[in-house]
Amino acid sequence: MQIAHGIPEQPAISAGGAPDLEKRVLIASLLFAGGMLALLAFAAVRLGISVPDCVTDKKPFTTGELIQVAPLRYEAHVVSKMWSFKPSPLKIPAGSVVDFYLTSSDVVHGFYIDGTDVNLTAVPNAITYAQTRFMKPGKYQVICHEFCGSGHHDMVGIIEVTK
Ligand SMILES: [Cu+2]
Repeated sequence: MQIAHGIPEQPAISAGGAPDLEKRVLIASLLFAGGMLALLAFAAVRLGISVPDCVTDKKPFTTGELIQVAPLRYEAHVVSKMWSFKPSPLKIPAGSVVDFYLTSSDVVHGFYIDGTDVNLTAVPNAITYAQTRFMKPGKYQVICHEFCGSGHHDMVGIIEVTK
């Protein structure tokens, strides 16, 4: 770049008015965005990948219960309340598939089942959902991971998987 009379030389301007570098960056950005949209469409259409769905058509409930719907199939209606999960302990045989429907009767709570991929948020007047299979016998801790008051650190539930 040559400086004449203290004024720096301007970069070359193309016929359209924008400098060539700006045009190249703009084209690269549009190609990148287009590529991302194409990957998103491919994942949704060809691979069938979708955003996890936590919205259910379950009617609101206020009491926790464990319902056996078939051999080794259960529905757990879990109510979170300062500072416990109802029902607890949940007792199920190994190999069971459990549909968890979760709500809260007071404030927002967390619902993480240790050793599984179940991680939900219990929201008052809403129901969140997750499904998991318990293969290994043992005691699984359910942990609240949303600060919910002075008893938060003691808010633990138990899922007992028997042989
Ligand atoms: Cu909590």
